[in-house]
Amino acid sequence: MLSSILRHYGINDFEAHPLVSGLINRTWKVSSPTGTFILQRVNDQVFKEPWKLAENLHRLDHFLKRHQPDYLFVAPAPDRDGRDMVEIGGEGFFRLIPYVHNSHTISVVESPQQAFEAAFQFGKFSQLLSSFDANALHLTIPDFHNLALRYDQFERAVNVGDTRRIKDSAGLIDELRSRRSIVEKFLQIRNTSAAKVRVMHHDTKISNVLFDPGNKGICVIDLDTVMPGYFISDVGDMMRTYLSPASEEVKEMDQIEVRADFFRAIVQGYLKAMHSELTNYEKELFCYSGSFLIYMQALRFLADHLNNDIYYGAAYEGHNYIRALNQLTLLKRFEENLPLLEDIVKDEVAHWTSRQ
Ligand code: GN1
Ligand code: MG
Repeated sequence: MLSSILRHYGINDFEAHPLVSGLINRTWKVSSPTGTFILQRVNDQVFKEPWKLAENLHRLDHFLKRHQPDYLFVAPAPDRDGRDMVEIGGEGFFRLIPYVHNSHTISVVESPQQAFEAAFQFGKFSQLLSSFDANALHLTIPDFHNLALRYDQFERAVNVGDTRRIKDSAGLIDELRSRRSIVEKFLQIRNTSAAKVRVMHHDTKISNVLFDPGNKGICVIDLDTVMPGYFISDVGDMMRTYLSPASEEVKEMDQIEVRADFFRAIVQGYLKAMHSELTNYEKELFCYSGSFLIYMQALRFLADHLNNDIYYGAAYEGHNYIRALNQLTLLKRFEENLPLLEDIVKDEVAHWTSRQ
């Protein structure tokens, strides 16, 4: 199958190794005499109109080449017919991305310095695109971070999902329902003009940042979910994925913790890039970002468990239940630390305000 795809790019002689990363797309590293590439199969169950991804990337690339020529924007390579994405009948949609030499990715955040670099890179991405009209982008996944809809989908799963699983999840369902105020606050934010619609990445895990050999961030990658959105999406997903030493996959809930020095690094790195763009109202939402995103992921994992794992899949019985419990535990640790975290935000915001 890979040979027939790569033929479209004029590559006949190659070596390909699957890369295991992410739950959604399939990825290979391809080495050939013409260069090294990342080949990706786009999951068209999730991205229902894959050509929208290609168009978005094209528009962003065009804007950045014109206005920010020094920024490395990793755009897909055109095939022999000049297309950014190729459809192979029966196999799906593919694109080939040039491999950035002297770059590496990391899969787990090990130091506040890495969290700082990543937060700076995600902030820089939105900042460089602040004069680009976010609404000119397609919604590659409509309502992706619409918490109100995610909540409704969760309630729907509680109504129509697997009866046995619903019964066994009663405790978790109650805990999530009792935090419905996080949805109310989201609805308020959506109705407040001081919460700006910006170009957001929407998948800010650490493996989506390229680092140079000196461990400085180079740029962000995996741009399929770049869409109009709120800054709480990107900052929140960093909190969700960088604060705890134990990832969403960990089953031992006592390993989940919120590390305040990593939190400070995220706020520092993000503000370094975005302090002059964010409104005062937005700057007060740093802590809410964490609750928002962690809660949304808990709802999504539990809904998927109740729906028999149709979205995320499961490697073992109860996998998405464990993931949901893990995220709820993280949310609790986050809530317990809120007074300390709010102080850190005040401190960092004051730092930038005094420099302006
Ligand atoms: C999915 O494929 P991956 O791992 O980058 C999901 C994210 C979730 C994440 C949880 C398109 O991302 O929203 O936060 O799993 N992406 C999509 O691991 O649903
Ligand atoms: Mg991804």
